[in-house]
Amino acid sequence: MAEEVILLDFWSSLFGMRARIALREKGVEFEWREEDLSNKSPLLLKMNPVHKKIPILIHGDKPICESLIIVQYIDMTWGRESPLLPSDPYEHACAKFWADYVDNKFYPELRIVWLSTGEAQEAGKKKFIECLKVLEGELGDKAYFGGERFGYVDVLLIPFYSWFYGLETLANFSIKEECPKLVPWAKRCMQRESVAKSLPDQYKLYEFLLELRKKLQAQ
Ligand code: GS8
Repeated sequence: MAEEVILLDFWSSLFGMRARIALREKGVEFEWREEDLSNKSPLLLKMNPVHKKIPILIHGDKPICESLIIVQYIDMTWGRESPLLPSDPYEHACAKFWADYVDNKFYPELRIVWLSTGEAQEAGKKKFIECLKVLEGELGDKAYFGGERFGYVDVLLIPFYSWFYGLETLANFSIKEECPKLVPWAKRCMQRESVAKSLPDQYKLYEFLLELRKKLQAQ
């Protein structure tokens, strides 16, 4: 019998969306459990005692933490005939390079645009747009970051599309104008059921980002 698969998650989590998309790409049945992050469940604390964060994939009795690792685990465990990560060592290394860029460069810049105001936000916006352009340059004329096929980097990056409306509204700019190839890529990804089902409504997310921003700015 197949082992049970549970995803501990939170609806607005960019990182949780990655796991949802990967599971759906591979056609894995899973139980989606929403956590209250202000009152974490004993299961969450037991399964990720180090970071105490979602997403956590529980496969049988084994916890897998950290979204990049979760996506790779899903890729190695299910649907080997349609891999997300390339098997060629160099292409694999390149995909990992872009994953690192997204989490360690692009995401921190995005947080500055979200959480700052005035001059700091203007400066942050410039840097964020530079990052978007770097990503758009890597996409080039390909259909997906993975080439002809939707792959690992697409899975990691597409959740950010649900933030575009919120960021554009907060910081008054247009991603489509700055990066005309990136939005069609996102729309192409959104045509996939795995993605469409996993991303929240952009307007609902904007309201959430506004509320969380107030809370974080007050701290
Ligand atoms: C980040 C997970 C994370 O930040 C990953 O999985 O890639 N590097 C990790 N999770 C957040 C929710 S999403 O913003 C979280 O669980 N926060 C709870 C807390 O910090 O207490």
